[in-house]
Amino acid sequence: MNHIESLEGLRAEALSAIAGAADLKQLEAARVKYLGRKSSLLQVLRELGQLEPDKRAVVGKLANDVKRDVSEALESREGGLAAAAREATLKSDAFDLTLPGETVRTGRVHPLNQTAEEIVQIFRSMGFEVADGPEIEDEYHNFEALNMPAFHPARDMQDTFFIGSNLLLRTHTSNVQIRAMKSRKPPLAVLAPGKVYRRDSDITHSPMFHQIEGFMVDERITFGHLKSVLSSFVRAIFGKTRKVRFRPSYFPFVEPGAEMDVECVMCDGQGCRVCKSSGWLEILGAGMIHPKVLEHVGYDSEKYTGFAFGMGIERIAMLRHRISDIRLFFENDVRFLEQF
Ligand code: 2NL
Repeated sequence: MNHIESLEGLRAEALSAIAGAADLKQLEAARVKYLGRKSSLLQVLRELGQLEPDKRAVVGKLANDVKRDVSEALESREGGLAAAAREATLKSDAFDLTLPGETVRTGRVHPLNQTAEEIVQIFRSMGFEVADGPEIEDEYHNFEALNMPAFHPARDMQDTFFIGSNLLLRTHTSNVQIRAMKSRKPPLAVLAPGKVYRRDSDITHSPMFHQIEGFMVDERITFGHLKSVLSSFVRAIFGKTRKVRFRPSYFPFVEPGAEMDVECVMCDGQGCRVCKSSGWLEILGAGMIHPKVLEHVGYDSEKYTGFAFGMGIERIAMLRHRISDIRLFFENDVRFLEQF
């Protein structure tokens, strides 16, 4: 067989192998076979020198044509196979944009924290600062400094969780107030929100609940300031037209002491089950800070006076949202929490 025929045969064979390559791997095998170092085409090109000059020109040109044709065929088939592979991937990996998506469930602020934030905001607008302090406290800061010395019958008013002999879970956030007064000087207006603990549990009591206490101390602070600040607070949180009233009451850390009622928010003062037909709801305790408490924190009780108050956040939140069972706040049932 002469060189011309074998080159033509080689070209036909190579082109048909390239056209028949089903994937890039088979195509690469064809490249090696027809254009590789050990291919017959390269063999022919290498042996051109041994041919007679006029034959060499003809065979050489044909060999180069075949090489170019095969190279071009390889290149174009490679492009085609790559496009087909891409097409197949797009098909198999495709996702259906018309399918409904998964709902993203957003978290939200717990109703108790919403209420606390709202209360804090109202007092901030009246110049109060927010303070923080320990939930595990010693007897001095929880009782002693608040005019409840050891064996004082007033300590029986609290059902306390004790941790050892001197440590306890605070029963109110007054400990924060005491610490704030001790570390600073009047004039002072401080708010102390936080968790408190008492051994009590039923539909209106939880062993852990939230309280906000506040106080204001300066020269010549009077009961008039107390009435003004707390009335403004109630109007801000329960509405401008809500009536309030103050009744005398007793807390060992204030003198005189009072409780503040708001016109029932369920029946507008008409009398209902929630206000036990009285038309009034008790919402906070307050009073003028007892001189003994002022002396405990190192203030001159002849020069300075102040008022203080305390309220349960759960109670305010229950009244605002008409919730009847305090335990709902702590079960963390999303169906309950999502409503606020
Ligand atoms: C209530 C009543 C009250 C206070 C808290 C207080 C704090 C200091 C000094 C004097 Cl450091 N008083 N706090 C005063 C009166 C009442 O809370 O019913 N709380 C839920």
